[in-house]
Amino acid sequence: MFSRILIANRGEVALRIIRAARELGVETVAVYSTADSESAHVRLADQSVCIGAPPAAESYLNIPRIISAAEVANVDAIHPGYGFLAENAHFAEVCRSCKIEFIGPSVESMNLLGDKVSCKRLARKHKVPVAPGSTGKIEDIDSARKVAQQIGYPVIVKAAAGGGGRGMRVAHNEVSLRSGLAQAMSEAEAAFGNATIYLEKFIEKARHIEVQVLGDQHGNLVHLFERDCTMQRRHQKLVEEAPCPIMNSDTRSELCKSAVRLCRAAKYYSAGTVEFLMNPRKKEFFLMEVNTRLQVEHPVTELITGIDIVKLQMKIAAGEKLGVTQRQIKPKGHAIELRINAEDPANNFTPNPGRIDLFDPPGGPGIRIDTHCHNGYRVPPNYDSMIAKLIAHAPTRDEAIATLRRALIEFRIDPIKTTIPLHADLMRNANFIKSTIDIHFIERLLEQKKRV
Ligand code: MV4
Repeated sequence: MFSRILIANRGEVALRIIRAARELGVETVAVYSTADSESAHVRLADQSVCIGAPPAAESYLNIPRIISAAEVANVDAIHPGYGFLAENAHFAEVCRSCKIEFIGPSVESMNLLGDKVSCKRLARKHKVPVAPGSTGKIEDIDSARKVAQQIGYPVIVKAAAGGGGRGMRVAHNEVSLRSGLAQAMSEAEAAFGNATIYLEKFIEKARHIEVQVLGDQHGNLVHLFERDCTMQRRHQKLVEEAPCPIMNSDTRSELCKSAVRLCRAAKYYSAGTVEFLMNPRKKEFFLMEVNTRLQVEHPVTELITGIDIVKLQMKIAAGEKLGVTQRQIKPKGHAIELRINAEDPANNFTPNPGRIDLFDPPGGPGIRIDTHCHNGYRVPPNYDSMIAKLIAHAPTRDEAIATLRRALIEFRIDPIKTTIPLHADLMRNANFIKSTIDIHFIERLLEQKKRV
């Protein structure tokens, strides 16, 4: 095992990684921007290094500064967390050239799966279902029109380098295809320096289902079942749960096996997530993308499987074997995570940073809270607005929802606005309770609210 690692991240995930490292007897080095000098991850780590100014480009995204801190502190490895540099293959390559272990997959896997066109090519080759569409990149409007005519409208135009909803456009006819293609191309070029575009049939009323995988460097690879992340707004997940409440066991088995086949084909190791869209009527599913990192919502999988994903990431990066076989992994109960963001849901989710005078989290049976917040903590305006994850685990979904309802009543955060009231509504929403929702549910719900 490593002697010392650097955590190239902030917030709750930095704490999550410090806790896992400490339980493995690994020393931790925190890095922080001047906006985070009072942050819990700085206090909780064994050492800390200030790496720059609040803007992420000058601190958490600044590769030379992070590598310098790693070299000065003489660490064996770097954990990137999620966001920032977690899916940056160039960063993983720099780590490798500096003989610092990157706690994540190989550079080759990141490149292969990070490009959506090469990822989907690999998927087709291994019989992983992909939505009908172009098999390679789209060069111009004429080839786009041909593909669209074959598969039928609506279609979705996506950036090969995109992800998380950036650089995509839905087109319902040839006119919107023409403009959508141009927009997606220029957006992709601006955002990723890569204008490569592909086209797919737009799956309507879909659910977002993803499979957690975990592989080691010896060729062992397992899945940890699925998560349902259908409840999202503008590609930001708000509620995540495991298992998916509406999936039958045959579909589940096919879905999880597909995820394992794809990752095996990519010689994947570390934690990864294979995202699918599912059509709830036909029980069909289609690959969307692979996230080559730890995800925000990993705790729901940890709770139903009893597996500590972050500790295993470290063991795997250090060359240890997985130590668990597929048939030993038995999901137990139901887990639901609610993202508490410093945003005002009554005001179009405007970010609401500032000082938290009172931070009074719930507790009791079945509750896990992952947060870096405390009384007097100042939420900086520079980073994403998630300030806590409230997670419940109970024998059944109904019981997990009941636990969350009472936990949300206990949870006091003053005076900043948060998504707590929205979650209190959602946990009593009939469609959420029946799970008759799709990825557009929140947008529709908010539209209705505006009208009354
Ligand atoms: C799709 C899709 C429907 N059909 N692909 C969004 C993020 C990225 N992971 C892929 N995404 C989608 N891909 C096909 N073929 C629907 C989404 C999607 C979405 C689209 C429009 C508006 C909101 C959405 C929310 C989640 C996913």
